[in-house]
Amino acid sequence: MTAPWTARVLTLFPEMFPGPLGHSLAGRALERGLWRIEATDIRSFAEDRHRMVDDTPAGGGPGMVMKPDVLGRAIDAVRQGFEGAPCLYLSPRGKPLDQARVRDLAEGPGAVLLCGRFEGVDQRVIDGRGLEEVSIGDFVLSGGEPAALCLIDAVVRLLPGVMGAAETLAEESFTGDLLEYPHYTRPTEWEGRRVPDVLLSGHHGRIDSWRREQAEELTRERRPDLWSRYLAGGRGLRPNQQNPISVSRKD
Ligand code: 9WO
Repeated sequence: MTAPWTARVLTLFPEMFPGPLGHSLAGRALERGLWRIEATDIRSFAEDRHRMVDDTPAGGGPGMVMKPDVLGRAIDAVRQGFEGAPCLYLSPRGKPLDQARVRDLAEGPGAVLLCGRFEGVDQRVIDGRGLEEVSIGDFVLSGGEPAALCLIDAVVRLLPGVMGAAETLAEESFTGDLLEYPHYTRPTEWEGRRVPDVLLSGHHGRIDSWRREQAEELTRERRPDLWSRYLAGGRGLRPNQQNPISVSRKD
């Protein structure tokens, strides 16, 4: 058997992994051997007697910077025999992660994920090891670990065998440039709020149109960036096309 999709995580807090990914969908998939996680303590590559991993910033300023010599050894060690995998640095400066990149990663052998702490890592590590900086959103965390967990979760749910047939179908009908339409379940009335009549009508054509309208309205209001791309019609479904969301495919 060939190796399952593998996340090799470099962190000062290896006990944070698999963390939440040991539960639910990802956790069951982990137990079934559909993916692997190897968290390595960056500190184990420190060679001085105080096992220092950080130092003061060149040029002065607040905080600490992760040392390039320690990180270089750590990266080289986990890359051994894993050359086909991209090496990502989770950082608010990175290129925004999107579903297309997640799909891409899921099709490869895995990823090396470098989690920074303090004010970040010495730039020479990023340049010298060709690290790709990836962001999961425009906010600052206290370290890269929660971002790595998010990225891994997004990848793992796409791996073959992880999701059930129903969820896989839903994934395939995902209209990439539109936000999701609102969902409802029983009871039909709750705290005076009713499930929209159209959803109880049994008219699948009307239900599909309603969902499409709702998805378009939400996208136009909340995500002008996605809305423009949707109107341009680069990928996914085109507007004004009676293509039911529930059976259409993106690719
Ligand atoms: C700390 C800081 C302090 C003062 C002024 C600016 C500052 N920026 C940072 C900073 O970026 N710290 C990072 C903490 C260093 C790398 C790991 N950390 C991190 C990763 N925070 N947030 C992320 C992250 C990763 C991916 N997507 C979103 C956020």
